[in-house]
Amino acid sequence: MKTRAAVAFEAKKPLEIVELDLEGPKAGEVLIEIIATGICHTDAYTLDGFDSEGLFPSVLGHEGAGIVREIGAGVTSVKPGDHVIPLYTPECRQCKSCLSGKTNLCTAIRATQGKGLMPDGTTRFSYKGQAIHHYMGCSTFSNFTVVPEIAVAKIRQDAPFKSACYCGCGVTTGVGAVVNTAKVTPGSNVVVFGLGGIGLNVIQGARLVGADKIIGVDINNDKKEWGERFGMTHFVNPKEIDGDIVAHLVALTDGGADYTFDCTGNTMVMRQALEACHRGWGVSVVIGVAESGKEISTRPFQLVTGRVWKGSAFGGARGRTDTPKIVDWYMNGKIEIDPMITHTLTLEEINKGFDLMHAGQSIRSVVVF
Ligand code: NAD
Ligand code: AHE
Ligand code: ZN
Repeated sequence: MKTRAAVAFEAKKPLEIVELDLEGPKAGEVLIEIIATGICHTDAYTLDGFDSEGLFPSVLGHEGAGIVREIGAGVTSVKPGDHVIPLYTPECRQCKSCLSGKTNLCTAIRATQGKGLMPDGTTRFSYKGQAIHHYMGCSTFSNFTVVPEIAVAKIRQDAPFKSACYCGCGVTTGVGAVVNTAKVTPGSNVVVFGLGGIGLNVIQGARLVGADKIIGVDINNDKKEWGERFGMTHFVNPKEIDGDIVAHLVALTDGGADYTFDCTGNTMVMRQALEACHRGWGVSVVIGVAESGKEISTRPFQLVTGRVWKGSAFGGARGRTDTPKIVDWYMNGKIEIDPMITHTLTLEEINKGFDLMHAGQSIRSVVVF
């Protein structure tokens, strides 16, 4: 079949809207009509050439929602007509990682996924006879995509696609990092670095679990109002304070935060986030994705004296089990999504979504097909 898609032919070049050839689902695979897809900073990071796994040409996009249109042989967990979210963190429920109960990072298809291929080592997308890579196992910047069954979360039929798609990455990542990874307790002091599409979801997650002080840190003053909208109690612009940001935050939290979150991808900020934690127990969670080649550092004394440095992928959420629950939380009014969707675009306008993100003028742009 044919599908309209935004293709990343080269790094650092705008996406091109073209008609691709798409092979149908093979055994264990599912054809999904994508109805809506968000644009996450990770898409921009890969397009800009910062991803050590970045491949071109490819169909980017990993924050989608849509409808199952066809299933391959042996697929039993979804059927045509089901409303679904494609998962970049699948859940096979059989691999060592899934069975461990200790992580959401299913390893069943990670090797081929990182090479932009389906589990059988081939691609379903092609353009004028040339193979086009998949991206993060999702490729949601295409009106139709094929994904493995283990990477499909079935969601309720009454959830609007435009909001539900954001649960495919940003909402689940931010809220999940608070609830699953850090397990923030009521009354805690929390510091969130970077108040974008992820950081604001960390803030609403912290509000949900009853955090006390929720301090937002961003170099863009426009984010103050955004943070307050979702539960932030204090805002700090590191460029506008006298002296060191870490000392400032330690003073503001009476010795350091109980939990901090990096949602910037900047390795210097990751260090500040760790060092702004309370001696003895503070936990810092790295969510931001750093550019290829960047490394983090701190004095080991920071860890010796009880601070804990950890990371979170997809908010620690088990793809097929937890993503539908996040959609339920939205539908039941426990969390908000709609105000964060600042721009709705057509596929032809998708590059505008990247421009708005880079200019700090959007929280989430969503493309509706
Ligand atoms: P975004 O562009 O919407 O937001 C980033 C925010 O960080 C902006 O508000 C920006 O002003 C702020 N910022 C930049 N530099 C800063 C600094 N030095 N100090 C303080 N604030 C600063 O991006 P997003 O979509 O929210 O993504 C945030 C990060 O999370 C990216 O690195 C993205 O790749 C990553 N991410 C990780 C996961 C995961 O599973 N771990 C999932 C989604 C996104
Ligand atoms: N490919 C990069 C790493 C990118 C990365 O860390 N991705 C996050 C999700 S970001 C979503 O917006 C993730 O879940 N990683 C786990 C995984 O298995 O990829 C690199 O550095 O090579
Ligand atoms: Zn993402």
